[in-house]
Amino acid sequence: MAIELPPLPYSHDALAPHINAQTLQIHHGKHHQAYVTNGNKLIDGTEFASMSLVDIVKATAGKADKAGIFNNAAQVWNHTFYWHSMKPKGGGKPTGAIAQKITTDFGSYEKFVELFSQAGATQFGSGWAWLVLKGGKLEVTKTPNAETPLTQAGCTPLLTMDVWEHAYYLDFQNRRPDYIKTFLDHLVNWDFANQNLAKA
Ligand code: MN3
Repeated sequence: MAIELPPLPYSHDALAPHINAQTLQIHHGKHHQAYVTNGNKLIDGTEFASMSLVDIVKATAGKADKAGIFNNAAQVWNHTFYWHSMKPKGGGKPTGAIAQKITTDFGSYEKFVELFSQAGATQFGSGWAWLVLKGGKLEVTKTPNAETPLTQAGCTPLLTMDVWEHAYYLDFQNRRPDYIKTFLDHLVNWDFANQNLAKA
């Protein structure tokens, strides 16, 4: 099956004034689309052409000779996960099961904010910050480039934040810490994290 570009789960201007329409038009319409286009070119005529996106990512992870396919397929998956990790009027303290689990596993919401902000700020160059469930416990992690916890055994991604410069440069220029704070205060979609936790 061909790799497809899922539509954004909200309109291009829905996250304004925090992330503006131009950012989403370019990030989804150009960057995310390019990973889809390039991924399809690379899998055409190969064993991967008939696989689901998740299976392609898992089958190519860690294989140097499949790095091109992995990078594009993983970036397609990561970006779709990222769009759902935000919502209009999101952000702030979590509710539901994830709220209780954050208190249990990190000690407090404030401690989670500290760890997640640190992960995003200290990912050198391009990459992602994640909230994952690993061995039944919440963990904050970061990955470089296209790497994704989806490929780690026993690890379920719950939320992600894109810290590639293209995610925030038009709105925040070089101020990555301001983007991270805005993501946590105004955008993060705890409903999505709760859905992923419930399925884990
Ligand atoms: Mn991106």
